[in-house]
Amino acid sequence: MSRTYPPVSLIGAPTDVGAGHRGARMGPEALRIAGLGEALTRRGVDVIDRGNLDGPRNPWQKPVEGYRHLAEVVAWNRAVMDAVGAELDEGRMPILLGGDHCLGLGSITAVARHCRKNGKQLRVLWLDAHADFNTHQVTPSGNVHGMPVACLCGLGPEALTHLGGDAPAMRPDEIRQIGIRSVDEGEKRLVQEYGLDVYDMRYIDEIGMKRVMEEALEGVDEDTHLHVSFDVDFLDPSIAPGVGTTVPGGPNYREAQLVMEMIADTGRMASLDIVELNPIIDKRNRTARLAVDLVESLFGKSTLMRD
Ligand code: Z70
Ligand code: MN
Ligand code: MN
Ligand code: MN
Repeated sequence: MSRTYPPVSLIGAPTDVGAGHRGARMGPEALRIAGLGEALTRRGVDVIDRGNLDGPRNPWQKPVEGYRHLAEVVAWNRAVMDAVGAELDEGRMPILLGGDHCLGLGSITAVARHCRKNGKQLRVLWLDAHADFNTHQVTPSGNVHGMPVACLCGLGPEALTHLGGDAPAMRPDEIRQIGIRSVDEGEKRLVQEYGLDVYDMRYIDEIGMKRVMEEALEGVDEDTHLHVSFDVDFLDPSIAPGVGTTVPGGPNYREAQLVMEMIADTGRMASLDIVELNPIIDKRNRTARLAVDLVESLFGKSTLMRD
């Protein structure tokens, strides 16, 4: 099966203002050094590396009223939203190189706006160990990388929920969360209240990754913009140690490959975030190289021809 892909733009967002560990700011370079651009070029994809966005440094402060670094998080997300929006307007596929997962807010706000403007259905696949559905009232940490999904659904400070003008940026029924295995107490209640579609590890173990992906991709059609938000801590820490918050019991290499291959088969992926890679904690850039390997599968690399 040979498929042509839209031109891709790599956008680096070297920050960890939303995280509880420092180091994700080095993620974009680690992904470049692991050969992300070259791997896509080998797949026949037209790739431009836009370089890195600019933003405030990480002040490494304690939370204020339930948020750490809110002003800095807003500034980075504005930059990401504008950059991602500009690529979509040009008909290109933005790949956001994070950076921590608070940036998913800016990225998906731009994607959602693009979908409304162009009459596209939005489907977000949130690959993560965490639900990232905290608010300032229930967060155990104040780290905004634990809040982007809530903010996208209209729960959070005005500066984040209204980043793209209107709120909410997205409806809960537009997202599917896969790989979830760490949800905080208060967060759990909110996830249930908002009716998020969560494919947690227990469900994956019970029905298998193939059926999980079939369910998560159900309804994706030719009018769907599929956005993949790939938090590297989705993966089992035994294969992906280079993240700030490792949670045991994640998808193994084969399950992760299947996820990517089944997404590729839809032909509908139109934007991607790769976030939470922390080279400081990684071993010889192993996790970055795995991420590149998985992205190749997202772009149709598979063992044999199928169909
Ligand atoms: C926890 C919190 C988190 C990483 C998201 C963890 C959040 N739920 N950690 N991604 N790496 O602090 O809100
Ligand atoms: Mn488009
Ligand atoms: Mn996350
Ligand atoms: Mn996570």
